[in-house]
Amino acid sequence: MDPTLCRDCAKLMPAGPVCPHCGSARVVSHPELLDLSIAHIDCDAFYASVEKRDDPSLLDKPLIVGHPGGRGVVTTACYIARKFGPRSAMPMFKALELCPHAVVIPPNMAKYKAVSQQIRALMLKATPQVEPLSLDEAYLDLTPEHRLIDRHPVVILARLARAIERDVGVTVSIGLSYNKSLAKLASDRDKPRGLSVIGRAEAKSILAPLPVGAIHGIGRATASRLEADGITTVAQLQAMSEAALVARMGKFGKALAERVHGIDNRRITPDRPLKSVSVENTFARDQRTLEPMAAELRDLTGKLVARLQRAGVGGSTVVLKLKTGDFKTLSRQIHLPHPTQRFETLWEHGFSLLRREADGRPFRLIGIGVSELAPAVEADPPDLFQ
Ligand code: TTP
Ligand code: MG
Repeated sequence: MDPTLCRDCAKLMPAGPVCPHCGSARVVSHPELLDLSIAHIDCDAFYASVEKRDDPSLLDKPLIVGHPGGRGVVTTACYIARKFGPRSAMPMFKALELCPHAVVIPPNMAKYKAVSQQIRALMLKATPQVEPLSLDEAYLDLTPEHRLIDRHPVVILARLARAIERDVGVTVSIGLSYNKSLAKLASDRDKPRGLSVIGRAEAKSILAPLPVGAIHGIGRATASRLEADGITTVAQLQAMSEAALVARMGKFGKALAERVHGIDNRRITPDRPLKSVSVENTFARDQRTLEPMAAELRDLTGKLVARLQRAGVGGSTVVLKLKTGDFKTLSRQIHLPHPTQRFETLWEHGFSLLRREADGRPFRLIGIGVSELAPAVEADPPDLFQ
């Protein structure tokens, strides 16, 4: 009998259609259920779910998140809207032709970021090995040496899904397998609120009928090249030798030969490289004149330098951030010929950006940061002419 879990009470149970503990029929059964520990978690219709959470009157309505108006595109369509055809990246006018009664809400990235961090914090209670892929998805390594809770991964995952629903108010779909590619494939097979399992014994046969684009690393261009040669399914790639794949695809052929057979040795790497460093502050009262804003910018630049030194990096793009009295965020940048962590350089460029914007409008927030980071040793090379 296959190991079986009730997804509602997160308890292992005897095989059967209904949980003897809570009566739920949301059960998952699989011969390898207790042997798999790599997970991919992806939120369901993420931006739309957050908006529905914050306005329950939208719950039973088709909702599209995206910029309304002629040239906008759909960022997310909720599952009700998707029944009528709208999808991510579809032009808004087309989505509204398909679903004219949809409610359209512009995206609120700051909010989605905050929700994403809340979800991340819950994931980190299960394992420090969390590798985010975007705001709404991450890999988790729940092997015994990494997991922080002494339970089977599938139990931890069911509890995590429950905690995210209860504490954050959005639903997720989970893929559980023995490597990243298959965990990601799995999470997409049962949506929304899914828990899908791909075991070692079935991986090849699950991959076989899929289009070649389902393999990690085969993008649209490669897929159409293969299709032009009559290779449309993974089964056809499985039938080719590694040598044949290398001859056709070059270096990637070797990894491809493994992937089509369900092998993927990529590790889960929690530490994403730092992309930017910044500091900001909201004024006690909105400011309209240059002097007080410049004074604040000077203080912030000092803090920025301290942070850059601590992180051991410099940046070659200086970014000034301003928020207007009516909450519009402006971002102005200057690209430098080399990375810097010097106060004078950052202050000089930050100030020149600020001077152009300080035209009497009220501002509520100011910030400064750098991006395009490089190690501190590469920052501020000595100037031969000085
Ligand atoms: P996805 O996980 O691809 O989509 P989703 O969460 O909306 O829906 P589901 O996972 O249930 O299929 O993307 C996550 C978020 O990323 C999505 O809510 C909006 C954003 N996004 C874009 O901005 N543009 C895009 O083209 C896509 C695909 C997503
Ligand atoms: Mg998603």
